[in-house]
Amino acid sequence: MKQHWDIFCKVVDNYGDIGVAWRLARQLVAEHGLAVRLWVDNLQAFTPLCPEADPRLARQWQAGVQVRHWAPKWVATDMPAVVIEAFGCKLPPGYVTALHAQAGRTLWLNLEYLSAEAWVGGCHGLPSHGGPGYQKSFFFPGFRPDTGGLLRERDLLAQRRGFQAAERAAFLARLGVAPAEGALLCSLFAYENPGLAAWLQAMASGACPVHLLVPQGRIQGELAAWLGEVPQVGQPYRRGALAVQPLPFVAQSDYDRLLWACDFNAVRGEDSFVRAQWAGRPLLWHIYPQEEDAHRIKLEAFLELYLAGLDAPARQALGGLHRAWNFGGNMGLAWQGLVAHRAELTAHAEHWCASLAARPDLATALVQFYRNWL
Ligand code: TRH
Repeated sequence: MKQHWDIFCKVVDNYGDIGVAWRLARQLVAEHGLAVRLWVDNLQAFTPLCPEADPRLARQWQAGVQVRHWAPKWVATDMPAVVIEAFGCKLPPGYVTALHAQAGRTLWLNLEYLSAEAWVGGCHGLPSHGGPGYQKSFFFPGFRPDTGGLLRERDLLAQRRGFQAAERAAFLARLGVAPAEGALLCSLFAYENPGLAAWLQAMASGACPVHLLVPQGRIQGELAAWLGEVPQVGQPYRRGALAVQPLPFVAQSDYDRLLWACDFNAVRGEDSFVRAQWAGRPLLWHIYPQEEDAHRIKLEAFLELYLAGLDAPARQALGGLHRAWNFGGNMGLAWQGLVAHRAELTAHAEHWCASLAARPDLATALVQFYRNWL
């Protein structure tokens, strides 16, 4: 009989929490042979990532995962070998009572948000508390070797290389994207950002032609304001050297392909940020804003790791672009810097991707953590 794991996910806002939980659930099923129930409180946020899903169903199977609606009124259920509480979402009280009372023993893992900060390694894997029926521990994803690593499917990089060699043109044609010869193909996924206008202006008046793909999202208002019209999905809008093309919000697997197809990706939050790193292309991260500027420290911690090994001018260019995008600097100048160092930054992105991929992936690390606990 398959070992049974539960994952609980509360959708706070945006798609990051469910994006990570859904990706992890699929991988535990496909690569580790587990029976996984994914409990989601808001299935409306799930369907854009998985268009085959029906948000009205209390229970459904998607990609081998049993997807359950986490309804406010909890109904008793059997206890798993492992329960993952994604991003401190607080398990239902009835479930916790059942964990206490059960005859067996469950490993309860609090899966935390991703951070490149050095303190993460000291907290990863620490026990929290326990009872007769369970042991609770912290599990931290991360970039450093002393953390739980990053989500990465077993054949992801091979798939990406195959796509970039042979399938890219057909994929872009399917999306109705036809960049001009020699244009830099970029994608943009971001929160609202007052720096957008200056960035678009720099692309429009730059020497390098750019084709910018913008999936539907929170940046649309600022995009419409700069264009001076409400853009239609699928249609390219030309302004000088820039073509901007709004796209639909694509399924999660297609979003990977979009990142792989582009030369440069602007991403946000947690999951798209990691996926852009697996794309092996230079990226710009719009970090999720937090109180008291906590995100500034997180951004600098990532940049410290990511930029190491680059020559000073390229390091300044990419670091400067990140600071300008996240903290209101001059996006026009920052973009020019990026374009000037593009070749070096592209080689660096592949190198970074390969060095991360040399470490165990997060799903494998979770399974190993459970084995060691037993
Ligand atoms: O949606 P986000 O801003 O999520 C955020 C972060 O996770 C943040 O850490 C968290 O605290 C906050 O939510 C509550 O960005 P993220 O993490 O990149 O998640 C977006 C998901 O959407 C990711 O799985 C990729 C997916 N996606 C698609 O499937 N199709 C698309 O077209 C696009 C643009 C994204």
